[in-house]
Amino acid sequence: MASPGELAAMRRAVELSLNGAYTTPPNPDVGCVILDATGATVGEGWHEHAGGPHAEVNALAQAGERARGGTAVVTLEPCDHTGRTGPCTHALLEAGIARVVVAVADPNPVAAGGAATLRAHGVDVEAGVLEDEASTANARWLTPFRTHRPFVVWKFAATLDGRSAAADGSSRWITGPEARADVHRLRAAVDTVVAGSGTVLADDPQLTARLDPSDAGPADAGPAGERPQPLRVVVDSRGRTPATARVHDDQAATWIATAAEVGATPDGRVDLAKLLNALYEQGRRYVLLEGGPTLAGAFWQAGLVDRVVGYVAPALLGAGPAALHDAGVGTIADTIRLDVTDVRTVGPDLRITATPRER
Ligand code: AOF
Ligand code: ZN
Repeated sequence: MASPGELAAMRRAVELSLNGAYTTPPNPDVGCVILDATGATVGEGWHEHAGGPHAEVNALAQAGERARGGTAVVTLEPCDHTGRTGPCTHALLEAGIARVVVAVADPNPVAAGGAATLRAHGVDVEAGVLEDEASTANARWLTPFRTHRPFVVWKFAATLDGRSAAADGSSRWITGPEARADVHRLRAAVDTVVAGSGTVLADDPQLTARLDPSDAGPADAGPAGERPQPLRVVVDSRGRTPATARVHDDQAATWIATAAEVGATPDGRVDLAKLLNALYEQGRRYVLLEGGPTLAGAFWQAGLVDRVVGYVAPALLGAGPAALHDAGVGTIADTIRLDVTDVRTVGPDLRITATPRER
């Protein structure tokens, strides 16, 4: 049984894990707290960026000798492999850790097995502690193992009265520069950006991550601006995207996904489940769905959205289109209910992160 102190440490580890959210992909978000033999916190760490030291190693570095005989509380089962860094099982054993409290088992066959290795070396391992909380925090990485498709985040911007454009169709800019910079960080974190051909025809977006140079990225990956650009996917049933569209510039790769190539729904649209499966087969794990409202509605109808990030501007339009059209909800009983996981202000705007409830 995890002690109250260990449960509190796991809550803290989950919180720490989220610090890496924009820089850990394609690796997991992991947090770790080291307690000494008396139960006092002597080290905290999280996985800061893909390819860098794992959460356990960062927390052990802070704890130093005080880790000996202590407990490591970690949101993901410690890895047992030599990848870009050495196995965390070895680091924990070398530090003299006596007990390891784990939230979620590692589904990655390459790295899994850490709990068994630690037990074989006499470490007391308890798994499954606050598993739900830790799974939600790391859903972006865990979901593709289970679903064999990328994790899908739908992002939108709207006024407080829920409008994403004015009555005349103009939509720049609803949110402020801080929210737009935040979107660029999100684009830099994902490996794929998806938009509909309607949006490409209407707004001619570039769909690349353009970061402020002051947004320093992971040290060994160069500035964040040098992270690979996400693949741009235009969902375009009938191939309407013009050759002159900005998504065809040389800044990033682009796939115009047509119904003929991907597979069609009975009404001739691109089959989105097949699209996501194809992206998964291409190694894609993290999709940012950027709209427009019709494509977003189709994703919701197909039950293919895992997370919502809504930027809400303290502004009113009173008329104009919403961010979401025809999500398959005809009556109030069918409302898509979400659980809010985070709310914060970004400049003058609100950013609400939420996940759909199981239906
Ligand atoms: C992380 N950070 O804190 C933990 C991970 O890319 P590599 O070689 O560093 O290895 C990544 C794998 O290690 C990852 O897929 C997961 O299974 C395991 N644990 N990874 O990036 C961490 N604890
Ligand atoms: Zn590790």
